[in-house]
Amino acid sequence: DLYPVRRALLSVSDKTGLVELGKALAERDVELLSTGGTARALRDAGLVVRDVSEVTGFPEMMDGRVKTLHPMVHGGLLALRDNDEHVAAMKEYGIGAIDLLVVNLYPFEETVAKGAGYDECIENIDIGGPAMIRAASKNHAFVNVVVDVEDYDALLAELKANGGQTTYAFRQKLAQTAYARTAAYDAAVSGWMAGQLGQDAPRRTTFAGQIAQPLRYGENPHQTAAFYVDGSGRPGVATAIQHQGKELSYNNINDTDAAFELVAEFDPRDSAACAIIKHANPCGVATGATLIEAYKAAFDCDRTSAFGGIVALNRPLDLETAQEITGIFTEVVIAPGATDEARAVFAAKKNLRLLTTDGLPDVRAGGKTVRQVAGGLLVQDKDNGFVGMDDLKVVTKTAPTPEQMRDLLFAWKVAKHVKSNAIVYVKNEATVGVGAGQMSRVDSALIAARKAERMAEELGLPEPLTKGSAVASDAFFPFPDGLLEAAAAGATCVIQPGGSMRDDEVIAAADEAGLAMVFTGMRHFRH
Ligand code: 93A
Repeated sequence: DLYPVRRALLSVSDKTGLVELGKALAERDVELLSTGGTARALRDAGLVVRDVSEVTGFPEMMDGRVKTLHPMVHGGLLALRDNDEHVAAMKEYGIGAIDLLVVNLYPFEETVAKGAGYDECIENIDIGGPAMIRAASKNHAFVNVVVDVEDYDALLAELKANGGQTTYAFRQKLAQTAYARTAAYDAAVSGWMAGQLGQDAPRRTTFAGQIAQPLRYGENPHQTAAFYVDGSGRPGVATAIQHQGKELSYNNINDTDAAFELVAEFDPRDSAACAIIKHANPCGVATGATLIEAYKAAFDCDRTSAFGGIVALNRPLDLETAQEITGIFTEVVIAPGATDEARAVFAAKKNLRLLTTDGLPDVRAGGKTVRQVAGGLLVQDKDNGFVGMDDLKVVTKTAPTPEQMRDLLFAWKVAKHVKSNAIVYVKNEATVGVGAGQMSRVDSALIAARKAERMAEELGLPEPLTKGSAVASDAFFPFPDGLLEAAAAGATCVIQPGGSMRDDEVIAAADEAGLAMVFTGMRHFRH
C-alpha cells in the first residue's frame, strides 16, 4: 500500500511553512505545481515551480474565482492509477497524476471574524480549494492531501520513513482530516449566512461552529473545554462584549446564557427586569419601574443563593443599579448596554465581569437546541412557546383577579427557565420561592416554600412571602398533592398546563382550597 509522491500541487492562502515544505519536496525530486501567489512565494525562495495556468492552458480568471477548476487538475487528482480506462484517459488527454495536494483555504472564518462586509465575505468563500481537497480525499488510495500547516512535518516524516512514499493508512487519515475541514468550512459559511438572514427567516441549522475561545477548563478542572459560536451574530452571550474582569469560564458562559435568555422574557418597554442565576437556575427574578427596584426585589427572593450569582438586566445598566450590585460578590453582569457612570463604578471591582450587548435575545425566535447522549445527539426546536392572557383557561369556580393574573403570567415566564420539576411562587411581579430540578413536583413545591420561610426570617417578615402568592408549575400536577403543598404555603392562585388524567381531582382540590386556577395548554419542561 506504499505509493510514491512524484508530483505535488500547492495552493495555500496561509503561506506559513510553505517554503520549507517546498524545499523538502524539491529535494525529493517532487515536481511542484502552484497557483499564482503560492508559485510566486516558492519562486522567490529560488524553487522551480510550474504554474497551474500553464498546466490547464487557461489563465487564472474572474478575479481568481477560476484557477484550478479544470480537468487537467481534477483528472490528475481523481484518476485511479490501477484502472486501465483511467490511465488511458490520462494518456489521451495528457493529464499528469497529482500525488500530493497541499491546500489551505481562503480565510473565510477570519474574514467574518474581523467584521468584513458582505461582498468581502462572499469573495472569501473558497470554491476551487474545497473541490480539490474533496477530490484528493476521495482518491486517498493514491493521493495525499494536507489541509493544515500543522501537518507539514508529519508528511515529511512519513516520506522520510518510507523513502519518498506514504502508506495507505497515512493517506486515509489525511483524507478524514481533510473532509472534516471542508465540512467545518461549509458550516461556517452557512452559519454566517444564517446570521445575514432575518432572525425569523426559515433556515437549516448547522451545528458545527467556529471556535471563539478555548476555555481554561469545562464544568470541572479535569475537563478540557472550548466555546464555539455559530456566527449568526444574534444578541446573547456569544456576541457580548466583555469590558472587564477575568476570562469567562465554562460555567459562567452557561449561567450567563440562562440569565440573559430569562430576563429577555420581559419587554424593557413595559418594565425593568432583573434575573439572578445560580447553577443555571434563577434564584430571583423581578420586574420594577426601575432597574434598581427590580434588582432589589430579585435579590430578596433568595439572598443566600444570590451570592456569587450572575445578574442579567433587560435595560442598560445605570449608576444606581451598578452601585447596588457591587454590594455583594457577583460573578457576571450582562445587560444591553451600560452607562459610563455605571462602568466607572464597576471599574473599581476588578473581578466583576461586565458584559454588554447590542440588544436582548429574541425569545420568540426559532432555532435548535442540541444535547449529546452516548452515541448521538438529541436535536429539538428551541422552546420559544409563548402563553398570553388569551390562551389561558380558567378551570376553577373562582377566577384570578387582574393582579393575580399578572403574577401568574410572570410566574409562568420564569417557570419556563427553571429546571424541571419547576415550581415558582410570585408576588407583586417578583419571585418569592423557586423550587428547581427535583424528581418530584411535591418536593419542588416544598423546597420553594421552605426557602421563602427562611427569607422571611432573614428579612424579619411576619410571614413568608408565599402567603397570598401566585404559583406556577412547569407541567401538570399528576395528583392533587403538589397543588395542596402550594396551597399550604399560602398560594392563592395557580397556573399550570393541565392535561393530567386526574385534572378533575386536581381542580376539585383547588376549588376546595379556594384557589383560582388557570390552564395554559402548554408545557415547559427543561432538563
Ligand atoms: O477562487 S477559488 O475558489 N477558485 C479556484 O479555482 C481556486 N483554486 C485554488 N480559489 C481557489 N484556490 C485557492 O486559492 C486555494 O484554496 C488557496 O487558498 C488559494 C491560493 O491562491 P494563491 O496561490 O494565488 O495565493
